[in-house]
Amino acid sequence: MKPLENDLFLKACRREPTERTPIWLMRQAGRYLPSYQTLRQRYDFLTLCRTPELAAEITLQPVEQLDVDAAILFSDILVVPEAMGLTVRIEDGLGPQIEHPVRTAADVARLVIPDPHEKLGYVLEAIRATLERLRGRVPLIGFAGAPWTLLAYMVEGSGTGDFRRARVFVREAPDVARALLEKIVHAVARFLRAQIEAGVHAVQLFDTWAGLLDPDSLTEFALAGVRRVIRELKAAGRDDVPILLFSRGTAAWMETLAETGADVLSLDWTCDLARARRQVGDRVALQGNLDPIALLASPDIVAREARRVLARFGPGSGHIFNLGHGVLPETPVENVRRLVDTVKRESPKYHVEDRAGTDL
Ligand code: 1CP
Repeated sequence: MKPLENDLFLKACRREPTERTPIWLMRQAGRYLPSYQTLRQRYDFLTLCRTPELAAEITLQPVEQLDVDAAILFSDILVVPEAMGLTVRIEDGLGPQIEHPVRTAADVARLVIPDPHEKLGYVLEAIRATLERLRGRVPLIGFAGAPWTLLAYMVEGSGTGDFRRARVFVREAPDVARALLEKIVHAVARFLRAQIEAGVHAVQLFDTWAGLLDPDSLTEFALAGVRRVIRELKAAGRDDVPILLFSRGTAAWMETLAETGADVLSLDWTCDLARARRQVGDRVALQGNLDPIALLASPDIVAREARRVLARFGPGSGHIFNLGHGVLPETPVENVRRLVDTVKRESPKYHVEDRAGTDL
């Protein structure tokens, strides 16, 4: 494959020196972009995910319109529960809906650990189509839901915000929950391995709902799930592909998260980047963590807030600029442009020593 023209993101994942801080945004390919909405008027969401040419086109939109330093494949975390045998619908205004949520041992027994080439071939095709169109401009990030977050949707049946059914379930039926987690771990690990084989340059695990758990359940379900996926991936011998972990609402667990095997921790906006940096030392790189709400303010405020995040991390390598969660649908595109420009313009001064130490 052609070498990358812009590998700032991958260098930062490895904490290597860069001339500036790279930036991409979670949910950068999505509803705030008019070009996405135009396509979305013609096709429903899952059709977009399942049609490789369309998924590739949407993946490239933020790269071409905003000049971000990485692309993230347009897809969704719920493609895995679907491939395992559940019926998933994404309803306007309601979000994901699962027809018969998992509630019993028999429900778990019916689920399959899918061969990604058979059941998720359209995602692998979308990766190949995207790589072809990207022509090495920036790296492509693949992703999957982390086991606990997928378990939460699979048991709850929808995104309720507090996922109380799923949280009762892990208490009332811990053995069934463990058996379910086990299947999800293997499904996710196989899927991410297939994405890596198809050519993605990095993979991110989204544990959006980890912060709902008490310490015991967090340890047993969220952290153990993530650790096992990462172990399976590393055992496959692709240490060159960075693994990023977005675990939301778990700032109190920074040290433990740094020991999961992830190369990069993606922080939500409640974390203090400076403190997190002290806590993790040189074990992992950090990604984040501007509050997505800041992008609803005026462009000058957006620029100010971006400078604050850069200053919070401070000088040196190992920071990837991102939001603390996904771009909100009502975000003005102009503000996202201002954010990207600000990070590109203001970040080189934090990399002066990096430059002095190398031939950059
Ligand atoms: O057009 C539409 O109506 C569909 C909206 C939409 C979009 C654009 C959904 C349904 N998913 C996506 C894309 C998506 N989802 C991406 C694409 C790549 C990118 O980041 O640009 C990614 C990485 C996801 C991941 C995802 N889906 C997560 C983890 C990240 C996060 O935001 O926390 C979660 C929790 C989901 C579930 C999901 N899918 C869709 C919605 C609206 C939701 C959230 C619903 C809820 O709150 O439970």
